[in-house]
Amino acid sequence: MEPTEILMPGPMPLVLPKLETRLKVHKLWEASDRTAHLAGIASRVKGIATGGHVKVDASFMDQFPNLQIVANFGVGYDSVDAAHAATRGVLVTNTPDVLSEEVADTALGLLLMTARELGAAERHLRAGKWMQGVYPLTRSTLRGKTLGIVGMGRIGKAIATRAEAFGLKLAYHNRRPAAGTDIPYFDTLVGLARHVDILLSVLPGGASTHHLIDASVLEALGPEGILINIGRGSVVDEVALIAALKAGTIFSAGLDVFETEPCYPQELAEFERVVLLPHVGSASVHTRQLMGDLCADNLINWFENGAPITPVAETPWPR
Ligand code: 8YV
Repeated sequence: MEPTEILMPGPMPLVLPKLETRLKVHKLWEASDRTAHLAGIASRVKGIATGGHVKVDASFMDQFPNLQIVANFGVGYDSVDAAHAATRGVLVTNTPDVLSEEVADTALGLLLMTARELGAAERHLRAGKWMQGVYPLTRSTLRGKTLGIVGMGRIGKAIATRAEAFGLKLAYHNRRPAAGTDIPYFDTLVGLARHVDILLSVLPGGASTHHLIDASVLEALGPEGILINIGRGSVVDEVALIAALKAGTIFSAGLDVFETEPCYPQELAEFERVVLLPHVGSASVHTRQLMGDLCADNLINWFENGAPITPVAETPWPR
C-alpha cells in the first residue's frame, strides 16, 4: 500500500523524523518552485504538519481537496483557520498540556526579571559598572503584591500555583469563571487591572483577543503597575504600551511575545528596565520534543487508528 502523503510547509526537525517512519512527508521548503510543487501534490495531500511557518488559512487549506487534518506544533493555533477547517470537516490538533509547566516557569522567570530588574542588573555587572557603584535598589518588588492572571486555562493555573508559593495574592479574568479554582474572578479586564499590581496575560491570539490590553487597561493598571505577556503579542496594543511606558502610566513590562515576531518595536528596547525575551516560553529541548512527538502522534493516530489525540475546540472528536 502507498504511504499516506502529508505536507510540511517549513522545517520541523522535532516532528519530521517520527513522521517519516510512517508517512510520506512533502517538504515544501525544499521545492525550488513551490507553486508548481503544490499543484503537483495537492490532490494527494491528506494532512498538514505546521509550525506557524505559513498561515494555514482558508485559501491555503482549500488547495487540498482531500485534506483531513492539520496538526499544529504549539498550543496556540492562531496561524490556522480552525473555524474554516471545521466547515470543511478537517480536523485541527494542537499540543496542549505538555508545555504548561515549562511556560509557567518562564512566566515566573520573566515576572522576577521585570519586578527586580535582573536583566538590567546583570548588564550593569557585565559592563564592569559594579566597581563604580552598586546597582540601584529596585523600585518594584513582589512583596505584598497582587498578580492578576488574564486567561485561567492550563498554563494560567500552573502560573497561579507558582505565584501562590511566592506569596503573591491572586485574582484573574477569563471569558467565564474557571472550574477548579477559588481565586477571585473579575468579569472585566479593566476591573482586574484596577485591582492588581501586576497583570500577566496568557491569552491566545486571534480576532477575539486582538489588542484587548489597550490604553484603558494600562491606565487602570496604574503608575506602579507591571505588564507581563507570555501568551500572544497581538493581545497587547504595542503602540499604547510604548506610550504608557513613556508617560509613566505604567511602571514596566516583561514580554516574551510580540505582534510581528521576530520583529519587535525598537522603542521598547530603549526602556532599560523593560524585559524582552525572544518567545522562549516553551523553548527547552525537553518540552519542545514532547510537543514535537504530540504533533506527530496526532497525525499518525489519525491515519492509523482513526482518532486524533488532542483536537482543538473548533473541531472536536468524535465529531
Ligand atoms: C512555541 C507557543 O513557541 O505553544 C505555543 O503556542 O507559543 C510556543 O510553545 C511555538 O508554538 C513554536 O512554534
